[in-house]
Amino acid sequence: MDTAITMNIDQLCINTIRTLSMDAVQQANSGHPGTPMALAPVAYTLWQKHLRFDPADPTWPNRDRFVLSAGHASMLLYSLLHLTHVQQVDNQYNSSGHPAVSLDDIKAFRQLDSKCPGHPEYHLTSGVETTTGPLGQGVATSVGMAIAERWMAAYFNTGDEELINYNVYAICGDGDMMEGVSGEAASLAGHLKLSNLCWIYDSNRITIEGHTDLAFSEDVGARFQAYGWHVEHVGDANDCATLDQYLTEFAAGRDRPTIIIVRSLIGYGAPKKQDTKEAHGEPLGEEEIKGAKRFYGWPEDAKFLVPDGVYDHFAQGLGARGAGLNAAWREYFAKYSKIHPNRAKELHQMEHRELPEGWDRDIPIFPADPKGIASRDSSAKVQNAIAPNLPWLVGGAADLAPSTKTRLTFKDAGDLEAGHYGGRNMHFGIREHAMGAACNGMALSKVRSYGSGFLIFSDYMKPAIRLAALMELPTVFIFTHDSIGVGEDGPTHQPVEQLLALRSIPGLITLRPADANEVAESWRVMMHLKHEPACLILSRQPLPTLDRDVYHSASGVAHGAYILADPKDGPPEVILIGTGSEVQLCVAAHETLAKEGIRSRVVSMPSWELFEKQDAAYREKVLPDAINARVAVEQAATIGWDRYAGRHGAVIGMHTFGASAPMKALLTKFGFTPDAVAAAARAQIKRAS
Ligand SMILES: Cc1ncc(C[n+]2csc(CCOP(=O)(O)OP(=O)(O)O)c2C)c(N)n1
Ligand SMILES: [Mg+2]
Repeated sequence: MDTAITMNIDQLCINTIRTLSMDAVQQANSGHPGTPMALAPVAYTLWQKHLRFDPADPTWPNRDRFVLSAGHASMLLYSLLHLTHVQQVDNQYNSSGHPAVSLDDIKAFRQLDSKCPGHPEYHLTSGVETTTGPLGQGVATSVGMAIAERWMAAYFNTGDEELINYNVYAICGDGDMMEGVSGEAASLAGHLKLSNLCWIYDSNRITIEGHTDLAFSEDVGARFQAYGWHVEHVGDANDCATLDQYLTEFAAGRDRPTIIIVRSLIGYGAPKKQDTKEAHGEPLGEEEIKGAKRFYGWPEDAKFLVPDGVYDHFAQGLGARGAGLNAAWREYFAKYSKIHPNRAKELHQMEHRELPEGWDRDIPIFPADPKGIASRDSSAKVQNAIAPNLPWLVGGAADLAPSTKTRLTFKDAGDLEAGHYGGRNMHFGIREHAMGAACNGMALSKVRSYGSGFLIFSDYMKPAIRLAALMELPTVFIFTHDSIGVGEDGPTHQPVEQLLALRSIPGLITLRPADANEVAESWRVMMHLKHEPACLILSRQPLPTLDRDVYHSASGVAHGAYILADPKDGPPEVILIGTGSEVQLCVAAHETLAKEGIRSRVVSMPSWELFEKQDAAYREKVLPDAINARVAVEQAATIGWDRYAGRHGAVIGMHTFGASAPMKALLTKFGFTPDAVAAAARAQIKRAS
């Protein structure tokens, strides 16, 4: 059939990407054909001529990263992964011997359990470098990848040869450019002079509702120039030569990030739908497909056709180049490993998300102290005890490090700045959303990243936290000022519903430790995570450090909830459950009740998610069904606490927003006192008896 096709091999490859994309969307009767059709020449030029990527080894550490920020155009990426024979790797990063995307996978686009879901998903399909779909996230994540590369280059490169020197490319569209997060991220990238970063902006001036004139009229190039980027324009997406030249100039090295703005026609080649919103998000229909194929010089009835020579051409281009570069890198790495065995080992550990021996050897044990220490402060001590022994723990705050206490203060920790990328302290600026995405990008590049801010502003970065969980990335989010305990700043700064929102994200581990030793245990838990993000929820106000000779060991944190105190003289009549700053209220109530001859158990429950992972026997041991007199206390929305307090249990929590006042006044007003907990306990015992 393909003998009838006459066109040069480049055009043949480009049109194969186009027609596979059109056919897959049509077969699924769902998807976005127009942008893959328009951008096939752009993606082809980048992959075939420039990308340093070895399809046989898609997790090669020094590969260039490609991000399809316009995730709806997923067929563009799946076509490339298929045509270049990218191999699927298993969860140990070993090649499985299977293609990441077979032709059958493409035929099953958007179907249940397909390797080609509607939008590209990182944990599912090898060669997909990050999950995209929520517009703006991909490009913002690419900034984190570029930061990670700069940090790794500073840390690992030693001689005249470079172990780490990859570039990060992202393709994005009008939607990405409109979303605020891309602006935050671009501003940060420009400030950091990330010369390894290249965005290709598909300016087709079409979005779902129609022409961008409806809602978007700024000069994007001027904006990026102002951000400190190098800006280029390509007038026609089919002009591969000009794009090739700009990509060559980018790769030759600049002192700043690059954006190439490409004018394209969505649905290129479709007789009626080209350059219309109808080409964006629905199948073209058989007639349009036939017309487009005629326009391309393609057999109009062929479906999922990969003409002779196409696979070979990709193998000789991207494939051969990637294999050669990877082999040369492996050879250099072998030499490097002899000269720098420790660094080589560290790179291996990083890549496999392993921890160096002794990473936790300096974590302090905090002595009992009734006056106590804010959990943000104890966390600072723990983090600074870990960081010197875990060199790739890198992160920072959204301008709040003096408040979140996440600054690494040990000698030589340094700042990660433009031109000095080896520092450990990032300054994300007041850009929570971009911080979240950048931390994910860093985690994707295997840096152990963390970002911190006030818990209230977790809302500003929620899409990135959600994606961390969806991607199964161990990004660490540190949130302080965790309750009305914030005091005078008032309800704008007092989280109420945020904990609940975070707990509702599948796969995310939240930890709200009650005292300094629980903070230390929380860090131990977090650093061992390989596939789950964690949110560490910390207080601004001091929390008493519990006497662990009297109360049970904080190592119970690993189980999510544990028995902190039990009656000395028989089985408990009531269970008091608290998290974070409210555990001390439960402990105080427990002591009061004991004096009255009432037997209570205190359960500290820093993490619902970890508790749910325990077996039934453990959960029954901590919260026995038979004891249904229960009180749960948390300075947050109460929804969900009935799971642990029981249907008839008492939940002391927040039912309104907070208020601006000194903390003590607020705690009394909203009922967070030992007396209120003890009273609820007495009432519970009465009800249950
Ligand atoms: C944050 C976010 N908001 C809304 C959407 C829904 N959405 C998907 S594609 C799209 C239009 C994107 O337009 P553009 O980026 O220009 O892509 P093109 O149609 O040109 O491919 C929208 C609004 C989304 N995916 N993410
Ligand atoms: Mg568009």
